[in-house]
Amino acid sequence: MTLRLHWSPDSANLVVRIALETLALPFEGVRINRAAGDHKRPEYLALNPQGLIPVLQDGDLVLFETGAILWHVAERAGRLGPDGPLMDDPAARAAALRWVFYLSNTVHADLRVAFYADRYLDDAAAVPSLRRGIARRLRGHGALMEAQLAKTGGLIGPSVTVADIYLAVCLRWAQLYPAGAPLLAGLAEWPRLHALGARIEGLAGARRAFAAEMIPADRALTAPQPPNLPRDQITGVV
Ligand SMILES: N[C@@H](CCC(=O)N[C@@H](CS)C(=O)NCC(=O)O)C(=O)O
Repeated sequence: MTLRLHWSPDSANLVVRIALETLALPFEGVRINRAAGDHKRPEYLALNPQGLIPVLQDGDLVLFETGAILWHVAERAGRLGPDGPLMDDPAARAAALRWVFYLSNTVHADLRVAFYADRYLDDAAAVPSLRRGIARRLRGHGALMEAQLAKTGGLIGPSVTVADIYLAVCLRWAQLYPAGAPLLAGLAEWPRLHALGARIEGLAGARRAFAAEMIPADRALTAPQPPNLPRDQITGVV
């Protein structure tokens, strides 16, 4: 069955693309033109009624939500990361489930509130205050995950997993967006998160993913630059 990833540069699909590439699962890309609103058209809404990117099609199966797609990708590969652990390792599977849900429900969800703050507020003057609150929360999430890495190396164990990829891409976005006032100034206060990002950005599969999304590969997760594209073609985040 062909896997088809619906994507736009540096959107949440980047997490999935790095997972697919590093787990060596072949797939086709279907590029979404966000500026033209492709993701709000009926054909796309039939795949994801939220009108959000990404979607993964696996034959007749349709997946949306980055965390759910990551889980499906790991099941397809039979392992949680390029060097394992295997999906049928109960302890690793339970750890991966809790961290992928945490990243999806808490870290990624908070980022979305900051990036799309106008959708949550009537008063535009309150946007900077809301974003400062999210930045504060993010520092708490970072400290919590830094402490986990001190215990286990990556979020699950010593080898890189899909949960680590999700984490590292969230940190990329937080260092880049919102444009002009990113949520994080850098990763200096979290040496283990920095080292994990550096490991992932050095993987050949991750470098292929950055190239496909026009993202400068040099320190793409630890000192990121936006894709080489006009802003309205990147994330739509202002
Ligand atoms: N909870 C969703 C969030 C995905 C998401 O935020 N996608 C963004 C791109 S990074 C998007 O489609 N934004 C368009 C919009 O919000 O209208 C997931 O995990 O897949």
